[in-house]
Amino acid sequence: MSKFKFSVGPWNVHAGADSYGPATRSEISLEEKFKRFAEIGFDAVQFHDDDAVPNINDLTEEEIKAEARRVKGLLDKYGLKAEFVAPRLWMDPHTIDGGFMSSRKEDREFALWRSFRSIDIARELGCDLIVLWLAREGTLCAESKSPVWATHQLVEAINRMLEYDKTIRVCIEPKPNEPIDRSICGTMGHVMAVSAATIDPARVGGNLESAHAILAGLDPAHEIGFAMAFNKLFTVHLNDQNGIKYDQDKTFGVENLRQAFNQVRVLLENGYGSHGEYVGLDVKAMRTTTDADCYKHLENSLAIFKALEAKAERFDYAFRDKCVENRDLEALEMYTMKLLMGIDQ
Ligand code: GLO
Ligand code: MG
Repeated sequence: MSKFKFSVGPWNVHAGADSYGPATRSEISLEEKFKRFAEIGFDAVQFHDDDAVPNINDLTEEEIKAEARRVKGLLDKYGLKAEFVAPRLWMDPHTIDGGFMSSRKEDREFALWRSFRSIDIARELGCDLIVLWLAREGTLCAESKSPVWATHQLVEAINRMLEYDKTIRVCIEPKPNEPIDRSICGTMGHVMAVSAATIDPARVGGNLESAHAILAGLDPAHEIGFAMAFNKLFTVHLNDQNGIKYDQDKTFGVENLRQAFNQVRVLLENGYGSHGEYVGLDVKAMRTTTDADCYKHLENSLAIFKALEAKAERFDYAFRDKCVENRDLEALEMYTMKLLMGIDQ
């Protein structure tokens, strides 16, 4: 029995198109995804604003809220909660050169409009968390934008959200690059600094994605720990990644089992979830995956997480302390490897 609650986004079950080729699987309706998420054992759904309310730009504020209420009804039908809403600020002609730090004022206003609508949608869906994946916030041409100005724009935009709704929480999902060349807010350290500069730091935290930490050359477990040290890990996007290349969003644990184990162990050790936080996945199926198997990567990620949770529960802290005291880290490392390999000890 897992100690954790799990969440997933509808974009994690997708038709398989990438930058180089068309879809390889069929599209699936939002309701069908909810039904399967509940069957697989998820507790909550993560949303982009336009996952919940398609064609959001063409609707009035009241129409947007009404559509969100309809989606809340669907969640209720399958016993699911909403975890967060993320304004999808990278798919729109207004955000070609960024959202909050776009070079054009009207585009910055559009980004804020979508953020306020995301807050409205979150309220209708019954959640209080806004995730900002800052996809295009940075520079494509290094000389084009002042990083000082851009950082201030981000802080100001978050302040406006905190003012718009006095209890909403904002959670930055850092990523060092892709699709942007140079990001303004690339790691958990950046997130903590931005949080501290806002008008209400207690309401601004981070969403650590394993693959993004690896892309920054960092250990996801340490990024998790760093945010938890400040009570600012509002959610996680667990997945895996083979080295510093394009963002892969692989099934959790399939590339580096020890690194995955340590992410689970840090979460468990520090009571993650005790304030209602979900263990969120952000994983993609392979392009070769068939329609029949299009939820397999989710099932596999959950199974791997839970198997590692069971290992983390068995982790012998007394032995760890003895090894540390004796400076016998070779023994500690081998103990960990044997635990992971299932070798009796
Ligand atoms: C891409 C991000 C993306 C976000 C999602 C929620 O690199 O991980 O999947 O997590 O859009 O904002
Ligand atoms: Mg993510």
